[in-house]
Amino acid sequence: MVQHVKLICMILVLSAAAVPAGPNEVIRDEAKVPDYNLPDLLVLSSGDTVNRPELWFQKRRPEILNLFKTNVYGESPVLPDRVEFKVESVEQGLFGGIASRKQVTVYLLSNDKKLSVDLLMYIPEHVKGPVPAFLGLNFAGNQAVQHDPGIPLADCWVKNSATYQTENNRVTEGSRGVRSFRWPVEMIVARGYAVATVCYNDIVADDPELFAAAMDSFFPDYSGPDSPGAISIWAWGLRRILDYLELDPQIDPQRVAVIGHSRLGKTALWAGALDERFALVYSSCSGCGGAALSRRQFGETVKIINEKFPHWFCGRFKDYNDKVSDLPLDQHMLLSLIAPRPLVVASASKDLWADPRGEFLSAVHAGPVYRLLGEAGLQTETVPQPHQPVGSRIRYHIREGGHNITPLDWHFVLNFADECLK
Ligand code: GTR
Repeated sequence: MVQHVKLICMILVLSAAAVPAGPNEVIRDEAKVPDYNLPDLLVLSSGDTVNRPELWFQKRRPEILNLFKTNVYGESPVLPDRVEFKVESVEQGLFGGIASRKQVTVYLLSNDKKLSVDLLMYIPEHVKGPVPAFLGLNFAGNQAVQHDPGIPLADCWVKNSATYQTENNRVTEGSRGVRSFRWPVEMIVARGYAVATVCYNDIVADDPELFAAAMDSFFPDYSGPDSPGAISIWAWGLRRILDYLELDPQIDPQRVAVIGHSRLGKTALWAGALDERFALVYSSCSGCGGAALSRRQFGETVKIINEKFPHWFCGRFKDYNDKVSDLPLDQHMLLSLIAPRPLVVASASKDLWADPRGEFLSAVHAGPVYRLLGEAGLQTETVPQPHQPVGSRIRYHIREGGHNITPLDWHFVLNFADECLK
């Protein structure tokens, strides 16, 4: 098996770097991908080989998790013991009577530090519960997820954008349902799954200055190069919401999938890596710092992302801007932390910025850990045709089109969830 992976690496190396890229050139041509070797998933820092599941769980998995905390995402705050929440409203009989809408305030931190988020849930009523659920963060406020006047306008900071219909970083009435194509709620509940979502800015604003201020007030104990970046805090928020879902009698806590698109796909992967309670992990177009291999430097690079979004990752990640091959990890190792649980890596054919091939290869190279733990890897080394999902436990699919998550992507993930969670 190890030899098999080495052979894949050799093929990669041999097929690469015919034409070196210029120093600041964004690589969009496979021929310009530099030579690279990936760190071995199954060799401990001591040099010993990991050849048994116990060694993976007791030694190598914690080592890899720690590498990501120290070098990429930063520390992850501990989960407080207490879960506090308040059910604000329940409305039944939606979508022709098959679902209810529940809105809950979940307190992520309490006592002297009031950090709370507004959770929006749609729960199928036509199937016997407790039901499996998809938990994911949204970009533009809960009111953007469905055109439904019963959802209060988000009261958190939201990036100014014509699409999001914001004014002075506040959402307006016009923002209702503007992201509903990303959340085909009726289709999801009709298939028997609940949807649970929170606006990511409600956990901490996606803005470097507001993020720094929030860290000072909510997490003053962190400082230094492995202080959590925003992705770590969003992932921590997802885990706290899961704490709430575990107490909700309508939800089956053994079958909660975490899902996210783009920066929130990176977040879903990190949350799924940190927290083995997530039964399934789905990343859509997560790209650099998500599923894509950093060493390929195809599309968005570590340097570009760190310069454009300085608050997303920990300080030490910036040390690798110009020497990505010195990273003691690559993103296939993030995927391996999800093993043996079901994982979907989803790409889009025109989303070269996120490096679809790099996302695919990352899933291929996570295979040894899935196999060690008794599950199949991706079972192919060729990027499949669009709309032809591959793999049973790790699934990869590529959709025709651009950077997005669409009802077609949901159709594929619902099929996968039916296979793995039902
Ligand atoms: C882009 C960023 C990507 C991705 C995306 C998004 O600007 O370069 O890594 O995260 O934003 O989240 O929409």
